[in-house]
Amino acid sequence: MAFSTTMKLVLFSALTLLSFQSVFSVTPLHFQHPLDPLTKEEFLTVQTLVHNKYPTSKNTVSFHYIGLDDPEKDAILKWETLKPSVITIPRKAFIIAIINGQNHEILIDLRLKRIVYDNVYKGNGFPTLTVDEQAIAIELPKKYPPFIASVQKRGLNLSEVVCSSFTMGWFGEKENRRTVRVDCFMKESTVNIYVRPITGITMVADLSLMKIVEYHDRDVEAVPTAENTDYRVSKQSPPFGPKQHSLASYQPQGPGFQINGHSVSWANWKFHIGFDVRAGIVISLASIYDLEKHKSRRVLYKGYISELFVPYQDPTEEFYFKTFFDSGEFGFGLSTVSLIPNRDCPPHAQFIDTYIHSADGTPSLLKNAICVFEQYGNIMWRHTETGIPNEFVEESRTEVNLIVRTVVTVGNYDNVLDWEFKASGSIKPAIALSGILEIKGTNIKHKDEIKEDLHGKLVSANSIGIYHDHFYMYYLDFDIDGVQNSFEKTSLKTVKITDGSSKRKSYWTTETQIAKTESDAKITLGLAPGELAIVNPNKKTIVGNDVGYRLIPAIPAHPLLTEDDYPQIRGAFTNYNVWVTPYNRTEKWAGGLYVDHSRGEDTLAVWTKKNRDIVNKDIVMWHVVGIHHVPAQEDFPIMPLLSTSFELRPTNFFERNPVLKTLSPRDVAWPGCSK
Ligand SMILES: *[C@@H]1O[C@H](CO)[C@@H](O)[C@H](O)[C@H]1NC(C)=O
Ligand SMILES: *[C@@H]1O[C@H](CO)[C@@H](O)[C@H](O)[C@H]1NC(C)=O
Ligand SMILES: [Cu+2]
Repeated sequence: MAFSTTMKLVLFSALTLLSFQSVFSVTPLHFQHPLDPLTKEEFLTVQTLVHNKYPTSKNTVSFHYIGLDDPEKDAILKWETLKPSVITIPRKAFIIAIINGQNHEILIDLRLKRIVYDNVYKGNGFPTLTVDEQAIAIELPKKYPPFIASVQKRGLNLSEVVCSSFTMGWFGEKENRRTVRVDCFMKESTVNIYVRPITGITMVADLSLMKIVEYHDRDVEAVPTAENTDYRVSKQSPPFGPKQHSLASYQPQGPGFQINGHSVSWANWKFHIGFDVRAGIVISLASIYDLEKHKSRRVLYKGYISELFVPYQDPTEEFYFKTFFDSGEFGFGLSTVSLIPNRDCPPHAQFIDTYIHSADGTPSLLKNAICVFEQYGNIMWRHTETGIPNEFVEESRTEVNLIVRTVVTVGNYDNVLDWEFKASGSIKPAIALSGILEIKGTNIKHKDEIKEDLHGKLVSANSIGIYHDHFYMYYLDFDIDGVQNSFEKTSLKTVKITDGSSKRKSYWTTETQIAKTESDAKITLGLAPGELAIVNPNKKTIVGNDVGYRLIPAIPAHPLLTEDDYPQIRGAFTNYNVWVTPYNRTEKWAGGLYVDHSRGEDTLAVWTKKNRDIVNKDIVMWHVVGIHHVPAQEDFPIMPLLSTSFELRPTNFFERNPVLKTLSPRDVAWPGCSK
């Protein structure tokens, strides 16, 4: 939710070095898949074409988004069946660049190497911030005399101050200016800067003018102590613990998956892993092989996190604006960090590198952006039969899952984002949070001194962990056995028996409804039991059920802000836990294309006002995974993983248990072991 020098500048210089090394590394040859992320050469083509049109000697040009322009879905589906010999898919890049102060939307044909269109967007809101402009903005305070005076007044050492930039949202202002708030922290004696804020200062930087345009210094509150805040192993002292014992993983037959370019095949699954500077990881064309039908069947055309809304709950001058849209404002792809082998992913994982771009359009290699590995240790299915006299039956199958992982670190928070695939047909997207709380400094050292609402919890002396939410919006374009799908809501209902026909007085049964329009598909999950499924009404099982997949949702979290509150207008896509819309190539970003300073004019909540028909159509499900975060002392100084997940599970998709005939892996004889 914030941008800081200590993290990002180090990262960026490391990336620049890595891109030199890549010249010497060998990448296996593969055909380009039409959904592959842009290559280094393609980023350079974009940079060259835009710079040729707008020479930087006469223009200011900054690239805020460069990504693959989604190919037409029809074309991709034809390509999948006929393959490249018959069909070539146009390869285009979509660009948002600020050129001489105007937002340009540019489409480039990468094969013909020409600009297809170049339009100026004049509406509200701004594109994703660049890493480079934030790096400059956060250095402004140290040369700004009023800030220097404030630091001196507090008796702090200016050389030990680091600053971070925070998007400002929109609170009904009429003017449209690209501004960020800049908050500063002390790095003295700890790298845990977020827990040592310099409180009481309001600083606004205008990114176009690149100068501080607003400054107030109100009251002086203590900067929390650095003691016990450092999380580096080198700064810890004994006793250490709890102890971890070594565990080696060994796959004598090699991994059970294959990665060819960005296409993965594993067990009965095939899918493609894309990457985008805004969305981060994108899973496409996921299909599962049906052993009985002898064919691969499509499940998910595309899935990714469309937005992450993080509203803080402190309405004071210091914090009220902290209502972040981490994907649209900071870029999930831009904020993806290199995974640490053997720590972030197990020893048997394989890694995929990717490219991101800087503000001047230069690509840089992001090493180990994604890891893929198999996970063992659970049960797939089992039974011990004790009911047959003189016969003992026990059968158990090992579950082996495939995990695709990235870590997105937006300032203080680390989001561990997994896509888990199961041979039984389930896909389980999982989120785990770690990193550091956003802390507000206070003079209070003990709970007994609290006189008014702190808008958070005292997590350490002088440190308030402010209440906030994390709302992840998943885009899930299901194509269950084809594109024509419907959305089914099943409720479980109590039936009372009043005619004495049974000794029972009640039972429950199911009642299923097909959602006809987008309004029918706005779901607020609660305690009422029910099931939600995407089905293909044109494909039935032998016994006549519609083939489908159901959503086993994450624990539902509802927004607690009022609907007329500015952040909630911008984040209105969290008003329901589940939404279903007809597929539309341009409806990708639930909070809108231009999210920074947006006014909520281009959100999922606005699109669905058309109340379009969704029966037997190509439809998209949107699922909000929310976490209300009431900070606790264990979250300090760094937070152990807090996780949640949901499951997309076949429901009458297969004729029977699809893993009935799966054989458990053979037991392994360890090398060098005598027995
Ligand atoms: C301020 O910090 C710098 C850099 O860490 C250090 O060299 C200097 O001695 C500090 N000054 C004071 C007065 O503590
Ligand atoms: C697709 O979505 C955009 C944005 O909501 C809208 O302007 C356009 O009319 C939609 N196209 C179709 C075919 O519905
Ligand atoms: Cu949190």
